[in-house]
This record gives sequence, C-alpha cells and structure tokens, in this order.
Amino acid sequence: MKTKFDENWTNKNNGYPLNSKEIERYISVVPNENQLRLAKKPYYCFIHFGMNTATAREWGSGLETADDFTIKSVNAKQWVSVIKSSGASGIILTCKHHDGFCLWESDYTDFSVKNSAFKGDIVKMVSDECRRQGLDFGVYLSPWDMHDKRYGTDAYNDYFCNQLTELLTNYGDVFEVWFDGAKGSNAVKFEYDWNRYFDLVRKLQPKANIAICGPDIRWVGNEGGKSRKTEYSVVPCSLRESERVMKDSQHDESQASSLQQYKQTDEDLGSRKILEKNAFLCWYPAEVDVSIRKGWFYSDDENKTVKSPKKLFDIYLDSVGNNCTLLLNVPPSDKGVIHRKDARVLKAFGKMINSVTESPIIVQELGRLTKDNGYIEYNFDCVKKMKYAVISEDISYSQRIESFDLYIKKPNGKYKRVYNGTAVGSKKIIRVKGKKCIGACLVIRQSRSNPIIKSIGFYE
Ligand code: FUL
Repeated sequence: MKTKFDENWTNKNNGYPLNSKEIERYISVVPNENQLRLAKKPYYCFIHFGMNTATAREWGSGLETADDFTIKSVNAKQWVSVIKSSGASGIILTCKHHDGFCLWESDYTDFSVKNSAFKGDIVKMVSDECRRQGLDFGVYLSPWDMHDKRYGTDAYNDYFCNQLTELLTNYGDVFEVWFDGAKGSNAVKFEYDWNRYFDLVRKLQPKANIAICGPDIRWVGNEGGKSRKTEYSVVPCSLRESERVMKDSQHDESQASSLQQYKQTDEDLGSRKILEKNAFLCWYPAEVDVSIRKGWFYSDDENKTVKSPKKLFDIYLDSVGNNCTLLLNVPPSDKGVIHRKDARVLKAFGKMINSVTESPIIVQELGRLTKDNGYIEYNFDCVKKMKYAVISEDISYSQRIESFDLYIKKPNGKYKRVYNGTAVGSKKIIRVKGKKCIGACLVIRQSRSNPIIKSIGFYE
C-alpha cells in the first residue's frame, strides 16, 4: 500500500536486501564498552602546550635545550574552566610533542620541566585541575621524538614505554591516549613497537580509548574540521593500520596547512560496496581534530585567526552532529593562560551547543522499527518553529540506517521534505532553521536490517 511518503523503508529498502547473512555480518560489528562511553561524551578538547609555546613554533628543531622553555607560570585552573565553559567533557594534553620536551618530571630523560626555569609538573597541574572541575583527562605522547638520542633503536621503545607507564600510573584515570602518526620526512627509519604500546595502555588504563595510530578511534583524515557526508563506524579492519604506516599524516612542519584543506579522497570507507569486499570489519568511529586557531600551538601573530563561535558551531554540527567525536584544540599562550579572545569564543560556542536542545517540542525513545512503522509521524499541539531535529541510533546494535528523509507538516497540513540524509549512527543533528510546522515525520528509506532508534527529538 502506498503511504503519503510514497514508499517507506519496508517496501523496497532502495532495492537493497533488508536482511541476509552478509547484512548479519555488518550489524554484528558493535562498539565495545570504551567506545560506547566515548559516544556519550562526543566533544572534548586538545591542549597543545610545551616547548613550541615558548619558541613560537609549530614543530621543534630537535636542538632545543631545557633552558629554552622560558615559561614561568601556568594557570591550569583557567585552562580547565575556560574549556569547561564550552561544554567539553575532557582535555587531552600534549605531554610530549615531537620536540621531545616533557611537561612532567620524567625519570627517563633530562629534557623536561625538571631542568627548566619552570618549577612544577604541568601534567599533574592539568590532570588535578580536570578532576577538580569534573573533566576527563587524556594524554598525547608523540612517538616521533626529534630530540632523544635513543630514537631509532630498540632502547627508544623501552624509553617510550617507560614514559607511558609514568603518564598512565601517576595521574589518575585517563580517558584517551592519542598516538600521532606524524613524523618528519628526514627522521631516521624506525618501526615503533605499537603492540607493546597498546598492551601497556590496556593494562594500565583499561578504560582508555587509543586514538589515531591506535585501534579504537579513527582519524577523520584532515585537520580542517570536516567530516565525510556519510560517516560509517563499521569499516574494514585494515583502516586501523593506515595511520601507523603514515600514509597521509604530516611529514614536515609546513604541511600542516595542507591538512587543513581537507581532501575528499577515500570518501567512502564503509558502504556495503566497501564492506562486501572485506572479510574483516571493525567498529572504528571517526574523531574530527581541529584547532581553534590557525596553528596547533599558540603564537601572538595568530590572534586574528581565532575561529568565530559560529564557525565552531558549524564544525560541531558537522562532527558531533554527524556521527563523529570532536577534538577541538585550544592552545594556551606563553603567559600560561588561554588568550581572552579564545576564552570569549569558547563561552559563546558553549551557549550555541546548549541552544540545540534547550527548547524541546517532543523527545522520544523509540527502539526497533517494524514493518508496520516504516515511518514515524508526530503531531505537535500547536504551531512550532522547529530549529533542530536530533536522531540517535542505538549503536549497541551497530549502525544500520543508510538513508532517510525528514519531513515537516506545514500549518496547512501539507508535508514538505526538509532533509534527505544518509547515515545516522550515534547522533545526527539536522538544522531546520526555524520552519513553522505542526508536525514532523521521519521516513527511513534504507537500512541494514530493522533500524533501532534510541531517540528522536525535535527542538524549537
Ligand atoms: C599532527 C602534528 O604534527 C601536529 O603538530 C599536531 O600535534 C596535530 C594534532 O597532529 O600530526
């Protein structure tokens, strides 16, 4: 029977099988507990701070000495409160960037705050402050180290593991460990002992997700804050290796800006066409990493490049609102504080995030759709000016929806399609721009087996 929306998902499923052995294989891939937890806290921040903050560079030279770290004070309380004001749930700190300088007093090198004018352990200051203000704490430890003489030998793998052990035992719970794939093109050839690193993280911080070169969180593929039109979390397992072999990551300092110009290559990572060719699949959700400013590290001459709240909000909708997590970098200055311009923007950005769900029209938990409810229709009690629709699949049953339409019911009773989407996943936020309506309807056009919708909400 034809419905007023022509055909719903149960009729044709766009010509794709709704169920089969092959589809069972796709939807059997689900997030583990750590990845489920991550999806519930999808927005968190990076802090790039260290030797490069003191020298106003993006990458070090490998020739710095501890004396070059001339920073005298750090206001960790301000860092955390400013970031918290934007609604972020955690902070990942660059404990050691490529220059090799350590922000904690490591027992395994002299190249740390211990031998600089700065007195104190910055990792401790930040992790303590995160806990005090209720934010999660995460660790960035650069595998590539242009300073340490052991780099390129087995002894470096031991050194790296010793440092990881310090960071993962002395600073409380760690929610994410970020392993960067970047490595200078003239760096010595060296294979990191990734499995040893991963085992250590699992042993010392079993609740931490390991990102980028790690197996839990996938790099979205650019540093410009842009996700794909369709972001699937079920992808071929081979993708977990791709950053480890450094195919697309940064090879020299000047390449950073080209990464901000996101590429459209490898647009499709998880459609049926891709999955059917791959025997091994995994849950590997994307993380969008982007800086609030041009560079990853602070420099005075980039104060003009601070993104506006509106720009950050667009990035938020395109990441958190598009089945990704968002890792927004906020670099404190050499004065040890987050610049007031960034602070102002972050607060306004936080307000914009809150505004999405501030005024609900209807929010409902749904569950499994059956053949009889191929579309879900809502009538509002009066005319509303709808601004957002937010849909979440229950990803503990994998990611199923492949195509959907959103209609509004206009005050004259006629339906109008306002959005045609593909994947939904953990969260899809649709901007409807305050359209007047007396109802709304979600029509699933294509799905891998029956969709299981956790919640759907319409907001003014
Ligand atoms: C890149 C690094 O080279 C940048 O300096 C920055 O840390 C960014 C997040 O990752 O690979």
